[in-house]
Amino acid sequence: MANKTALIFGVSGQDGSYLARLLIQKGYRVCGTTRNSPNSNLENLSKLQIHQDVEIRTLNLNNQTNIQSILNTVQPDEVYNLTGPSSVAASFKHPEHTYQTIFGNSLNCLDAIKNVNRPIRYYNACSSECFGNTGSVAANEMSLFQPLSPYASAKAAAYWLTQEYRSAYGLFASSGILFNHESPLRNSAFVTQKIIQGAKDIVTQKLDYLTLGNLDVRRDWGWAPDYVKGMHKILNHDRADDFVLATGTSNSLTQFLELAFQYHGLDWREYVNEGHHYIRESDVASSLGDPSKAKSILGWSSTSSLSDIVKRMIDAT
Ligand code: GDR
Repeated sequence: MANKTALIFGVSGQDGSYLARLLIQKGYRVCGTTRNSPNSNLENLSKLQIHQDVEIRTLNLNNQTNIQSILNTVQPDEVYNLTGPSSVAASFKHPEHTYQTIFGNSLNCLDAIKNVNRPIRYYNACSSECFGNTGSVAANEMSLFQPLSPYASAKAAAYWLTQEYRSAYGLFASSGILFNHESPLRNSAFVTQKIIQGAKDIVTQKLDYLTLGNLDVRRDWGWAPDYVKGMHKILNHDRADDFVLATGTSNSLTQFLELAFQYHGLDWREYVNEGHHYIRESDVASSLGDPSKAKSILGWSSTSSLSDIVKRMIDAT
């Protein structure tokens, strides 16, 4: 059988880059799109040494005709839609843009796939943010969505749209509901990389204090390269379905701080203060996922502990 072709919308981000590497290793022809010119913004692909192996195209998903045209040219077997903003905090400042890009682009992709009428499998990047606060009861595929941000409600709408195209038009369209997943490719808009970089800058005396927002939160943090394996398994299951990808363990932000500062022999309490401008209008206090379905049906599980993740991120700085 000929090698498969994958088309990754949003290939230059953390997940797009790791996914491209995984699929190349599996023998796929990998095409990826970015919003900007083909040569810009590809540092992550360069860091993974795969920039020569991915066919890069420029595409803005706000135009359905262009999506159809790229689907007809590339003829992908699998499409992964990883575009759109990923910062929950920024979505409070730009709610309209958040909706247009997350929901509007998903609609354009699904409709384009329906219209080109080829057997394309479609992956929708859903988020644990849709569950809102889970408390200590791990959320699974049956749990209620209770979004707490424009980002989360746009992700919820895109999730339901994906289900609708599956049931109404028979598309092979699946969602991965991913809990937080980190790596050295994370940018410092996210708290884990901000802490890793901040601790390093304190050690090298570039920074006196690290200012963070709400320290009283818990997250189910996993290792991003594991999660892209889950995305691939989701699209290669024998039928379209939705899956939670998580570690099943939640840790507090202060535990993350403890690990990151301890590595440098420092006590985080001496170097961290709270800044009100980082406090969100509403925030998920506690997030915990139940990956049992992905484990039993796809054979997927997360393999890295939080201390492994912290160590790998520090070693990469
Ligand atoms: P999150 O990730 O919102 O969970 O979304 P983020 O790392 O931004 O925040 C995690 C928690 O840390 C608190 N926090 C801070 N956050 C940031 N960014 N900066 C700070 O200075 C800071 N101080 C405290 C936040 O309030 C929050 O509670 C991530 C993204 O990758 C989404 O795209 C993805 O869908 C979800 O994870 C699952």
